[in-house]
Amino acid sequence: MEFRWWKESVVYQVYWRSFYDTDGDGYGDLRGVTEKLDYIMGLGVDVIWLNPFYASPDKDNGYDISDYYSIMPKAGTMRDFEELLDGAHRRGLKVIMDLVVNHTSDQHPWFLESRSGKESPKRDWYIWRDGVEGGAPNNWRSYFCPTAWEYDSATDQFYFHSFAVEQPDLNWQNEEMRKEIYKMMHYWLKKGIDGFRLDAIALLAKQEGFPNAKNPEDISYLTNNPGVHDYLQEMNREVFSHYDILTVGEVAFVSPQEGLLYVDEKRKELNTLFHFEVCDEMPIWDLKRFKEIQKRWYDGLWGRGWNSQFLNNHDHTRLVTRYGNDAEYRVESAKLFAAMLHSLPGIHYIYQGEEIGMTGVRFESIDDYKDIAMKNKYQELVGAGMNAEQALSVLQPLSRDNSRTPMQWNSSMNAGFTTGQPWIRVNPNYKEINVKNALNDSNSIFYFYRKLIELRKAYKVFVYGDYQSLLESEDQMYAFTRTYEGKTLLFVSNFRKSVHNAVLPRELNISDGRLLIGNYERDGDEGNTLQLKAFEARIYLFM
Ligand code: ISL
Repeated sequence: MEFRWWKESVVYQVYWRSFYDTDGDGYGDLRGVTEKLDYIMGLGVDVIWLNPFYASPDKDNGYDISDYYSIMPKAGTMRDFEELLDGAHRRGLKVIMDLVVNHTSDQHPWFLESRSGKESPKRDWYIWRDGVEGGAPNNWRSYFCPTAWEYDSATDQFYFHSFAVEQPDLNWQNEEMRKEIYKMMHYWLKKGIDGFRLDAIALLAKQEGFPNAKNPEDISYLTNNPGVHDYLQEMNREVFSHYDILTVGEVAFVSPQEGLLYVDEKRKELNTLFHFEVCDEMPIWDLKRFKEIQKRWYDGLWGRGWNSQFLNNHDHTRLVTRYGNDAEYRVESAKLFAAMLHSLPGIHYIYQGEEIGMTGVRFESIDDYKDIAMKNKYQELVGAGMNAEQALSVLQPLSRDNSRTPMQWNSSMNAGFTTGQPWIRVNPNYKEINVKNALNDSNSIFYFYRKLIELRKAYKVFVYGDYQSLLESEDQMYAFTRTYEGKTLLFVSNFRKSVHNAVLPRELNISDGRLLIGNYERDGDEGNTLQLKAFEARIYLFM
């Protein structure tokens, strides 16, 4: 495995529209990110991932791009972006951009031209099919709608969309279109950005012939189809291979063996991936299953491709609410998950607000929710006869808006996020949970994250260490070692609310090790039996 800067990096995801608003329009903006660069740098991270800020009608919060070469006015101007990029680089921070090339907005000029007529030169840049027996070309649903096809009366055909109606899929079989995408990628890379987070990148290839699905509700037919690797190897040859950058693909619903095909260094496709075996497929915490997933992905990738570790982002609810305990053990459990994620193999991604233990939210009206995916699903459920109250309560826990409420800077109005009317309501707990309080508390989650990041930089065993899981029979305790160049890191934790003893293998006598970090004051444990408190986590180093 060759050295690459991104293998040792910690990435901080900035959902800019909820980060910091400098012009009072109620949306965060790029200047807001620039103003907070010292805060981000103070955490010790290496890379900022910015969610899309290209021109967009904003139906899916920027994931419906209408011009790849300009900036959405609510985010700011190209000058604002250039100042942000320069400010980040001056602080030693790299910047990767979120790039959506599986689909565009239905307002993109390419699509407007494509839909203008069957003879349009850009007709084949998107996926158009005749209906079947007066209905859609097949029975597929999309991630955000009951059908993946939208009828266009002007040309009496349907167009394909993996997500919302407003997000028509590009036809990656069209070489001319692909070349236009590659040209655009070079434009941004020549500006000096440090890589891309590639949205829904496993969806680029579609099932040949669009056959009906046996079970349309199992939407695996949308992703990881034959041909996707040809496109990624071409993308790498045409673009990525010319730069020293980080490319991380959003690759949902793949096994480790399939995932390796995207990130195997020899295949020259992507550097690393986000798989969704946890966040999309584990609604509530299941430590036994998490351990199995970690082992399978370690065995599947280690030594050949690089993994990524995250437990929340802009699409998934906040980890301390979903997987931890955001009530009486919010601080302890947030720190436990942080210590675990920073100790596991792979690049670690911190989602804005995670470092201060921000929680999920419960708005009492569907009108307070803004996410198109949730609002579409709500209409689908109510349309299928579910009563409104029930539909809301079903969707609230996993709503993507749980993680999209404004960053909580302080206890002033709107948590110091905006002087205007916030585009989405602030989580009411901002008076207690906010950056100002965190920075004034030496025992805060923030300083725990900062210490973990410092440890990753001080000890390469966090990055390159071989992984060995321990306490396999314990369903509520997680321990593992990482070993590299004669050093051994030991992570040990208790996921219960009650005190429990962890009996480690005899050779791991903690008196021989050094406690690097823990989320409780240390008691004088000795030998290989540790008495762990509720949600206690510790990391030891053995030299
Ligand atoms: O939506 C899913 C099912 O929950 C995911 O598996 C899907 O692959 C993922 O949500 C894709 O997300 C990305 O593309 C979407 C956008 O809404 C998300 O915010 C983005 O992260 C469409 O561009």
